[in-house]
Formats: sequence, C-alpha cells, structure tokens
Amino acid sequence: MSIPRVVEAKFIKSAQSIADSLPEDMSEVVFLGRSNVGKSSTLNSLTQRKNLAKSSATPGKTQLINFFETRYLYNAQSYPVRFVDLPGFGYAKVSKSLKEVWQKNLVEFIKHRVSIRLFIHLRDARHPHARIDDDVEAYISEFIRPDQKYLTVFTKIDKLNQKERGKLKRDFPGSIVLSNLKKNGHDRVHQEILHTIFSVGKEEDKSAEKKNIEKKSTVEKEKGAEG
Ligand SMILES: Nc1nc2c(ncn2[C@@H]2O[C@H](COP(=O)(O)OP(=O)(O)OP(=O)(O)O)[C@@H](O)[C@H]2O)c(=O)[nH]1
Ligand SMILES: [Mg+2]
Repeated sequence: MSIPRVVEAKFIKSAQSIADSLPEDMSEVVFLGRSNVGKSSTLNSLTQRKNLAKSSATPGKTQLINFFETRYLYNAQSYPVRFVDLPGFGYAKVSKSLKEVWQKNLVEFIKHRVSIRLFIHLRDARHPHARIDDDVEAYISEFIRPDQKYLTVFTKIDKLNQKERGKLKRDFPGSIVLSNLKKNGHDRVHQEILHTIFSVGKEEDKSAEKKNIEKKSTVEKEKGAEG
C-alpha cells in the first residue's frame, strides 16, 4: 500500500501576526495545542527531519508563527503543502479566557487566515479532558468554514498503557493517536492531510477494502456452491 511521504521540507519564515505572514497562495495545515504538547516534534516527525522545527522540554519554546513548505509524494504525484507551527496556548490548569492564554495575534491568525485547510489540534494523551482544549475546540467550531477540517491528534501515547489507550480511542472515536518518541501513528495524519487538501491519499484503503469485499463474496459463493 502506498503511503504519502514528505520528500521536501524547508523553513520559510517566522511571523508575529497575520499581517506579516506569507501570501495566502498555498494550502496550509496548522498545528495548534497547549505548550509542550509536542507540536514542533510532530511537525519534525511528519517531515522526518530532526530539527526543522525547534522543540524543547521547556514549555513556550515556539513563540512565533513559523511557516514551512513541504512537498508530498504519493503514487508518483507531487503535492505541495505548507505547515504552520504555532506557539502553544495556556500552561495554567485553570481555564482563563482564550485571549488571555493565547495571544490575540494567534486568535486572529486561526480565525482569518484564508489558506488554512486543516487544523490539527494536538492534545496530550495523558490529559484528554483538559478544559482549555475543550474550549479551543468549541471556539474553532464557531468559525470553521466548510472547506476546512478539524482533526484531533493525541501525542505522547507512549506514556499510556493498553487499557488507557483503549479508553482514549473509545472516548474520542474520530481521533488519531501518535508517539513522536516511538515514531508511530503518523501515517494516518499524512493521509488526513492529503485527503483534506487534495482528496487523495485514502484511495488505496478503499480499493483494498473493495478487494476484500469481492474476495469475501467469491469465497461465500464458492462455499454456497459446495454446500
Ligand atoms: N514521550 C513523548 N515525548 C514527546 C512526544 N512528543 C513530544 N515530546 C516531548 O515533549 C516536549 C515538548 O515538545 P515540543 O515539540 O517542543 O512541544 P511544543 O508543543 O512545540 O511546545 P511549545 O513550542 O512550547 O508550545 C519535548 O521534550 C519533546 O521531546 C511524544 O510523542 N512522546
Ligand atoms: Mg513548539
């Protein structure tokens, strides 16, 4: 099965706000989430580059809006996508107003940036019910456009045992779980990115599914013929 791969990735620019951001001439995937959840690490894992986005054990490492241009290769076709690494929001446990915990500039950016096609909201698998994350999700749902998609991705899944992983998947059925430490879970994120922006990337699954169904019905027919 062919999996989409990033074959090129380069840092383009850091911006303070939407006003000094790049022209809106390319589809963008934004990585948002609490400080330290693993936004920069996830971007590095997806592009298979160790230090493309700066990550750190100290929260608050990313302070600007960082743009990266990437190119996917999938079934011998090339697909350009821009990745946007954002500063994290709120470190405090108590939920304050969004604007207090996440600077006004960022709120403006995610709300008004036309080129955003996919919001990847990263949540810490160990704290799946954090209030601030629920608030951000509700907030984005107020203005998300029909051509945009919202995806919940849980990071640090390596910190959970099997039972906890099962519960997380039951509680958040549409979500993806991954580990940047163990380097797993990223293929589904690639598929979502290509599918959202270019409507490709999942065909292989479908044709595989179809083949299985065909195979099954042939087997059943054969069984029927025998019996
Ligand atoms: N165990 C584990 N650690 C992770 C994972 N992803 C990231 N980390 C660690 O979490 C810390 C924070 O990672 P970053 O990628 O810098 O987080 P960030 O969300 O970009 O943080 P800010 O830029 O401060 O908002 C680093 O020490 C990473 O090594 C993961 O999947 N598993
Ligand atoms: Mg960061």
